[in-house]
Amino acid sequence: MCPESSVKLQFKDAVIVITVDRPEALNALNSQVLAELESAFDSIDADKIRCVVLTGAGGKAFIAGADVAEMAGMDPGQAEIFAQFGKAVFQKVENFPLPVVAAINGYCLGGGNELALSCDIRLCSENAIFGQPEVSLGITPGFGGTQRLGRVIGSASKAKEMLFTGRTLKADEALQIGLVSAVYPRESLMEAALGLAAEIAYNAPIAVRNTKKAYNKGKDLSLTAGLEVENGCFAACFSTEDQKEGMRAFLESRKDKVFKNR
Ligand code: CO8
Repeated sequence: MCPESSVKLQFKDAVIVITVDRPEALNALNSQVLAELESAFDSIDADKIRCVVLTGAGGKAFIAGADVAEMAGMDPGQAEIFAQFGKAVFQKVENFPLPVVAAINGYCLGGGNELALSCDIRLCSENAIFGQPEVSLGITPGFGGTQRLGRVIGSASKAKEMLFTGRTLKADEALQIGLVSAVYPRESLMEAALGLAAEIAYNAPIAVRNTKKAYNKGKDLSLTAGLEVENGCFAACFSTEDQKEGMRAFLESRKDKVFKNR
């Protein structure tokens, strides 16, 4: 990435950390940031990297939403194009072959919360604040919030309460409604996210990728059709060296198993 890029990449063994780095605007998502985020995901070699951690720079915000200054003067056509682009980038994140962990370190509002909802797992710091304040700006959520929030937290009532009031939630409330998996002190969030990513990265990569594929494909299908998808993903693992190694290591009570992504 070039030095003035607002999206930074950092490699930590088999984990890549993607940081939205525009702290002067609390990491708000403008067209440039969205494009850079898309390029960042496109640049990842899913055969070498095993997990992605997504976070925001500056310690105050994960992402404080789509860029209000950029949206303010849009006409309906421009708004539709902007929303479609954001949605496409977020779908790329959601369907990325590797697990994506959001490390939410502060404000997580509007488009920021919608991006977090597109990640597989959300961890946050004690100072995180969540919300979909779009209705207070005279708009609806446009990057998937009306669709993903209720599906992720499993409560239409709570989702609609957040969406219709624009009210914000603190970290403990986000934990209570299942919006995040865990809350950490600010200074330990990244260590916790990297620890979780390393735990995922230790497992057989094809099995992890197939598990994400089965989960994501199945969630829009009937249970019967989803179980069929799982069957295909399960059976495919039996053509891998890693399945042989994983099961052999278990049967030999061996702790030194090495998965080769084959
Ligand atoms: N967009 C643009 N700039 C922002 C944003 C944003 N979303 N959030 C913060 N900033 C900027 C501020 O303007 C300010 O800039 P400057 O220093 O130049 O004045 C700087 O970041 C720091 O912000 P504050 O001074 O406001 O910091 P505070 O600590 O006082 O307040 C808040 C922090 C509460 C987070 C406050 O900044 C805020 O309310 N931000 C806006 C939050 C918001 O409404 N987000 C939702 C935006 S709408 C959205 O995401 C819709 C997504 C779908 C789009 C579909 C498109 C068609």
